[in-house]
Amino acid sequence: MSFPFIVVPTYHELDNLPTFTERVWSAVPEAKVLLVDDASGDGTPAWVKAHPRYNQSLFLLERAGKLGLGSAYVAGFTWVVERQATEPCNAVVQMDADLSHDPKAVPDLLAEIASGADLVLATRYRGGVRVTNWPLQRLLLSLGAGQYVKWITGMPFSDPTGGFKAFCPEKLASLDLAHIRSDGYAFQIEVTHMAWRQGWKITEVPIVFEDRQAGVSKMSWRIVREAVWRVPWMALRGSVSPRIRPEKEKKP
Ligand SMILES: Nc1nc2c(ncn2[C@@H]2O[C@H](COP(=O)(O)OP(=O)(O)OP(=O)(O)O)[C@@H](O)[C@H]2O)c(=O)[nH]1
Ligand SMILES: [Mg+2]
Repeated sequence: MSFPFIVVPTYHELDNLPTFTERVWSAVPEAKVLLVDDASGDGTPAWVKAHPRYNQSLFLLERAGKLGLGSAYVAGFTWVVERQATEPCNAVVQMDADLSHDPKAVPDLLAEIASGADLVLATRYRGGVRVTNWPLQRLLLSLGAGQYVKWITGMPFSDPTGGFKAFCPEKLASLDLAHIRSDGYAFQIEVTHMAWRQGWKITEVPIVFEDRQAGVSKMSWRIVREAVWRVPWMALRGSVSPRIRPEKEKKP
């Protein structure tokens, strides 16, 4: 049966994982979930290994320590891409474990991939602001970061820092993951920027984003600072070669 792979980086998310995984399977019963865990000291690895779905539809990639969100995604994507040869999936979805990304939205992202999108971005900001429970300064930081990215890179997306996305597996396999340098926010931007520069068909799906109710945010000023200098760095790196324009942008 055809199924999507959901890749989820985790660091100290055990308070959220039982609810998160149940909500994923309730929304998409055939989904397989890969947790990329950075040696969480809260019992996450033991919980996964004792789960009845362990190594059937729940998988664990264990890393030695907190090595960062970006490298966790690179490791998880590489793991899923390598499995394609024996067990191909129909989409690769990335999402946070803290329930900010509602699993009920996953079918909307999958529908876009099924209709031919190469990359689908879940957006909090197209047609209004749909973020609940964030303090005003956190919301302003996110909106400001999005504007900054659009201004520096020229990307037309309404929520370019978001971390809830779906990829066409063949396209993900073509991405030069070894070239990705950033973590945190910057990782989300860098992947979308690479895809956009390569002329991928990228679409957006509106979502409601809810602040985490349990566990602790790993967001830090270091992550914000990294994004501030990485964005012009990636724009400069990209400008070395011309951007490939997708068919619909080309003049007749
Ligand atoms: N494996 C791994 N996962 C991480 C790391 N840092 C964050 N995560 C996970 O990445 C996801 C997003 O992290 P959050 O702390 O929610 O960060 P955020 O969503 O950018 O920020 P908030 O809006 O404050 O929640 C969660 O599932 C985290 O557990 C890391 O260094 N390694
Ligand atoms: Mg979060």
